[in-house]
Order: sequence, then structure tokens, then C-alpha cells
Amino acid sequence: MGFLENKKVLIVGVANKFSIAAGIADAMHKQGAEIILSYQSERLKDKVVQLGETWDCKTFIECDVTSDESISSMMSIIKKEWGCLDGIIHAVGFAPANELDGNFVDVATREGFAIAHDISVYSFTALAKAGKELMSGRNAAMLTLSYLGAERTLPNYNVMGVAKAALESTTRYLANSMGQDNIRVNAISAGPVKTLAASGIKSFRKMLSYNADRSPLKRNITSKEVGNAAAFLCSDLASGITGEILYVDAGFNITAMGDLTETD
Ligand code: NAD
Ligand code: 0WE
Repeated sequence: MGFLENKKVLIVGVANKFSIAAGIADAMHKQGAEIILSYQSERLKDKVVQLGETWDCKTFIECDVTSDESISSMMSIIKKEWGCLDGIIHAVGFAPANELDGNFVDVATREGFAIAHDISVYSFTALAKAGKELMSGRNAAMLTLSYLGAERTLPNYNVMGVAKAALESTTRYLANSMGQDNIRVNAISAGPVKTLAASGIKSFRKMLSYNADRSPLKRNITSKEVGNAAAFLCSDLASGITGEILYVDAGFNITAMGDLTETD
């Protein structure tokens, strides 16, 4: 028997099989969770439904997280289908491409900042607000995805780093605010994974090998590994954990100077 048996979980952020959210869905399904998937737009529907069927998903809901109305109509559908909710996975992030290529001060714009923060940060709070009633009093959990760029600067991550810092802070504020309803809120800070969101990034392959060379485990991580950690954090095995940022990065974040074999 899996450790997520009888848990009903909403997963927001599957675009295709490479999505981190797909790794999470797979791991949670293996542990016995029932899953509803949302997808950003009609364009992604067929692919997401096809994938979801492999995890026995019965319900698929279109939801654009920039719209309160879209989020609230999604929660109404879940209320009708399930009447309650034990978990929400938020695996959504976006900044306009021109903000992620070049020197931060030169490429940053007011509009890009607003878009990045609306989609990548506020949407987590919006899902919490709309899902709170369905999750209250049932040991529910929320989870979001962050990246080391929240705490350290790295080339080109720019406004997404600023947004991830706000997202990690949001994780703590939501954890504190929803603790009284026994809702836990955590984040996973994942190492780089080749997904759709990573595919447009110049030198992403270089970043993967940089991370693999310098991390204690001497390799990159997989969405499956993020999925297993996510399944744990959303399960009752993690009942004492909230407001936490858990690294799933092969240990990269604890290092400095690597092992010197890469440098002259
Ligand atoms: P992905 O492209 O597979 O997933 C991003 C998802 O965000 C997509 O499903 C997309 O449809 C969704 N999305 C964007 N705008 C939306 C909107 N307005 N409404 C609803 N959905 C919207 O890429 P991914 O790498 O799996 O990204 C998932 C999360 O993981 C993001 O928060 C990302 O920042 C984070 N993350 C990624 C990596 C990495 O290296 N890939 C590392 C650490 C953290
Ligand atoms: O959070 C992310 C991905 C964020 C992302 C990626 C894109 C590409 C396409 C957000 N918005 C967009 N918008 C687009 O138009 N990661 C952690 C992966 C990632 O993205 C980077 C990275 C890493 C790592 C961007 C620059 C530098 C490093």
C-alpha cells in the first residue's frame, strides 16, 4: 500500500512528459494518490489528457493561473467531483523570454517583473486562497517548485531569481497562515532539469554539466527524484514539516569551489 492512499491531489503545471509536474504526478500515482490535472490552455489539452490517463486521472481542468475566475471555476469543479482536497502542487513559472537573456539591469522591465511575479509567485497564494475551504482540517499539503536562483545570482536567471525569492517567502507566509487549518506548505528547490521551460535557455546544457561536475553526487537530478520528494512532503510522513525549502539538487547548493579538478 502506498503512503498517499486516499489522498486527492490537484497538480497544476503539467505541459508534457518532461515537466517536473509529470514526475510528481507519476510518483504520487505510484504511492496511491488520486490526481486531477489542470492545464494552461486548450493547446495543451490533448497531450495532458493522454499523459493523465497513464496515472488514472479522470478529471482534467483548463486553468490559467493569472485569472481568479479561472482558478475559482476550477475549484468549483473539484468541489463537485471530490468535495475536498488533500494537496495542491504548484509547478508553474514564467517570465518573458527577453528578461532571461542578458545583464539583469539592462534587460529588466516593469512589465516583465509584473508578469513574472503574477504567474510565478502570486498564483501560489491565489491557489491557496481558492483551495483553502476544500483542504481545511484534513492534513492537507501544498507544494511549490523553486530554484537556487532565489538565493544566489547566476547568469540570465534575472527576474526569475527575484520571483523565486518571493515564492520562497510566500511559502513561509502561507505555512504560517494556514497552519491553523492543518494545511502544510513547502517548496522543493530543484536542480536544473531539461524541461520545456528550460529548452529556450541558451547554455542550458553547459549549466547541466556545470552542476553535474560540481555536485557531491556528480550528476544531475531527475523529475522522478523531485517527484519522490514531493510525494513525501505531501504525505502524512511529513506531518511535522511546514514552511520548509527542501533541496533536490544532488547537493549542489552546499558546495563552493567544487573539488578543484575543473579549474586550472
Ligand atoms: P514546464 O514548462 O514543463 O512547466 C511550466 C508550466 O507552467 C507549464 O505546464 C505551463 O503550462 C505552466 N504555466 C505557465 N504559465 C501559466 C499560466 N498562466 N497558467 C497556468 N499554467 C501556466 O517546466 P518545468 O521546468 O517543469 O517548470 C515547473 C516549475 O519548476 C517552475 O516553477 C520552474 O520554475 C520550476 N523549476 C524548474 C527547474 C528546471 O530546471 N526545469 C528547476 C527548478 C525549478
Ligand atoms: O525556473 C526555471 C525556468 C523558468 C523560465 C523559463 C522560461 C523559458 C521560456 C521562466 N520563463 C521562461 N520564459 C520563456 O519564454 N528554471 C529553474 C530553469 C532555468 O531557466 C533559466 C535557468 C534555469 C536553470 C533561465 C536562465 C538561466 C538559468
